[in-house]
Formats: sequence, structure tokens, C-alpha cells
Amino acid sequence: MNLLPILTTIGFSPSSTFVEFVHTYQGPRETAVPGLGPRLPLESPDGQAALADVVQHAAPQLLELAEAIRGIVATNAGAVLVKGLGFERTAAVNGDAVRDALVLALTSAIGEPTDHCADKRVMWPVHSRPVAAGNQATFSESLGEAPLHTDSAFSRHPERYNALYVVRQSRCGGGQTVVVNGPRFLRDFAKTSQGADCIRFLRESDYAFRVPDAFFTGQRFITGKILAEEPMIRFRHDCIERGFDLRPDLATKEHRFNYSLFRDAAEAHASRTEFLMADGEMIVYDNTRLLHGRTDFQDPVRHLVRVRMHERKHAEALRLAS
Ligand SMILES: O=C(O)CCC(=O)C(=O)O
Ligand SMILES: [Fe+2]
Repeated sequence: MNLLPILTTIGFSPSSTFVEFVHTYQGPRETAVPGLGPRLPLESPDGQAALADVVQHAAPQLLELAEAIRGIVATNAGAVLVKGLGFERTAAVNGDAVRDALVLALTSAIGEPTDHCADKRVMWPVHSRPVAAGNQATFSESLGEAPLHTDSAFSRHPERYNALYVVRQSRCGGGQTVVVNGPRFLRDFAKTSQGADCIRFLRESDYAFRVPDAFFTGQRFITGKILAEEPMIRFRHDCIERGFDLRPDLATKEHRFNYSLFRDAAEAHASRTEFLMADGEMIVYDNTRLLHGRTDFQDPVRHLVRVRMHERKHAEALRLAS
């Protein structure tokens, strides 16, 4: 049976202290990257610290909610759909900046948000938009399907948590969220005639993962294994396929065959769950154990916000190591 836990909250109305804090902090919004929209000043490290202080006394319910979310994500289901947050109602009453601050406050309470690229934003719009000349659009910048993948597959340390908050869902019938449970998939795949060999190959062999143009900060690709202890799964088809061109020595017949076999088997696995999230809902999942994607859509107004988070203790360890 496919289980997707749903956590329904009874709607959160921020106190006037919280609303006033956001409006005071808002100031002029920075627009570092053309086409990406403004960055919220609260996204800066100082802003996040100030927000965390306010949450402690003016919105402690978010801390409780974050703990419940972490607990459910740690179960075998690996994901939770959060309904009834009430953040869209808040946006209508108090403005989008308060909604965005609530999304940031909740995700910062779940883990430590990571920034996405050179402009240091942690709330990344998933919204179709033009990209710089010569750049290839990544999933979050384009319409259409996103085949199953893990986020930050091209990064040395992919985040434990990923959250997608729906500002406006696609109205064209598509744009459904898709998740596949990694451990269940690997268990079943290992029992098939080719699956066990494929899993062995993916645990032993390096692949090159090309960094998408939107997240390029100087290193064109990394090498890593598709299957490992941590993250359990590192997978993104476009990064791997473009990696084949960058490292022909890591693009042998076996590399290509096993990559394709894994991809097709994951897409077809029985744990595949597809659902349309409504405006104001948020999904949080374990990005190291679950594969996720979305079905095709063509509504240019669809708008999600994505926040990726390290576990706090892991983020601290990474800082000490760097
Ligand atoms: O648009 C979605 O629903 C998911 C997008 C996604 O997975 C991504 O941008 O990495
Ligand atoms: Fe993703």
C-alpha cells in the first residue's frame, strides 16, 4: 500500500508582533538576479536569525509543527503533505511578504535552509521564466514534466529535507507531484533478474553529475555514486546525461545501461504516488531517500516555492569541516 501521511493544521494566523516584524524588516527588496524576482531581506543570514528570534516568542506553534513534520518524514513514508496552513489567507490579509516569512520560518524550524546559487537566496521560486542567453533552463525555471530525481544531485552534500510550498497550482490539469519511495523501490528492484546487478554497479561506479547552469558557481560537475549510504540515492537524469559528455571515461556502455535501467524501473515502481497539491499546501520529504518529480503542465502561472534544508546538526558539522 502506498501511504502519504497528511498533516492537517487548523490554520495559522500570525500575531500582530509577527506581522509588524516582517513589515519593518521588509525594507527595499533586493533583486540580484534578473528574472528571478526579488529576494526577501529575511533570507539573508541576519534576517533568518532575526526571524528565528521572533518565532520563539511570537509564533512558537511553528516550532511544534516543524517537530511533527520532522517526525513524520523520519518514518518509512519519508514524506508529509501539510494542509490547512492558512498562509494564503495571511497573504491576502497581510501581504505576500508575511506569507513568505511564514514559509521561511517554518522551513528554518525544520532544518537549516541552504542557498541556491551565487545570489544566496534560500526561497527558490519554481516558476516558468526566461533564462540567461546560452543557459539551459532547469526544472524550476520551465514548464513541463520533471522526471523522478533527487534535488542537489550535483552537489557534494545534498540536503536531507526538501519542501515545496504551493503559491498557485497549475490550473491546466497537470503539474501533479510524484513521489517514489527509494528504500521500497530498491528492495523490489533487487529481486528482479537485472536489478541486483544494476544496484551493485550503481553502488560501485562513479558517475559525473553536471551542475545546472542556474546553480553554477565555478565547478562544472562533480563525480559521485548514484547509490550509497548517504545520500541513499543521488539521481537526476539531465545532470547524469550531460555528465556523460563531460567524462567519457564514466560513460561506458555499462554506465549508460545501468543508469537507464534504474531510471525506467524507478518510474514504473508500485510505490509511485501522484497527487495535485492545492494552493497553500506544502510537501516536505527526505530528499536522500525519496525520488520526486512532477507530471507535465503548461500553465505559465503555476508558482511553487522550494526550500532545501540540511539537518541542523549536519549543517554545523559541514561548517566545521569547511
Ligand atoms: O515543480 C515541481 O512540482 C517540482 C520541481 C522540482 O522538483 C525541482 O525544481 O527540483
Ligand atoms: Fe526537485
